[in-house]
Amino acid sequence: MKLYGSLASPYVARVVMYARLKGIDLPLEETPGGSLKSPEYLKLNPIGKVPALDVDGVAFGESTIICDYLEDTHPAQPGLPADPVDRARSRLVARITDLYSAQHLVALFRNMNPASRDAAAVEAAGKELAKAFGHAEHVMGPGPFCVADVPTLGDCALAPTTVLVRTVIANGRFDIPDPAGTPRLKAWWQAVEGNAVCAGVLAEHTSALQAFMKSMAARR
Ligand SMILES: N[C@@H](CCC(=O)N[C@@H](CS)C(=O)NCC(=O)O)C(=O)O
Repeated sequence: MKLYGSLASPYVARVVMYARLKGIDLPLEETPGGSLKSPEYLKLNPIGKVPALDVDGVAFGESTIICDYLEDTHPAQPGLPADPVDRARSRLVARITDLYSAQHLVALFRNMNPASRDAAAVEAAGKELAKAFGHAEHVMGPGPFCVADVPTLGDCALAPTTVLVRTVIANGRFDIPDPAGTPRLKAWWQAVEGNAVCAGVLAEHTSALQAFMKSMAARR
């Protein structure tokens, strides 16, 4: 079993964090053919995005589906809470991250250059990101993690996206408040950073992301 992708991607970081929390050894490999759109990779994953999991030559994409697969095949160390309501909460934090954050980051990526920046689009994206993190916070339990006192799927989804949002805001010098700056989300972040596995993956994700942002800036 191997995972295709780079740790610069928050979706790849989600799966890597989930796997490591479950004690699964999941080697990370470059996409075959050297690009996301190479014929070799598209044959495995026609969606042309990372991550994709390769299980003995059968590959499938979508980070949360991959986490589901890891849960199904490695149930001994659960990656979801036991209580059904808490499971729903953890999954919903991941779903909110996917459906309501990512699209607004695209607007920021398009406006990294201050000289050609669309201020209204940036302001709107900042507001939507704050809303999305607010929705995630609303769903969370007492914590300190998304649901209880151990990291689960929701944490694996929201934490790398938090790194990405903060990195984009800082690198673009956007005048956008930290969407994870509320007391509950600050306490959540402290818990995530205090977990050795989560902190390790986030450190690798941050450094891969910084390198990616640098290469993007050099192309502008
Ligand atoms: N819904 C997908 C999103 C994956 C995704 O958007 N990956 C990005 C990297 S962060 C990608 O591969 N983008 C390449 C492209 O869209 O062409 C998941 O959860 O895995």
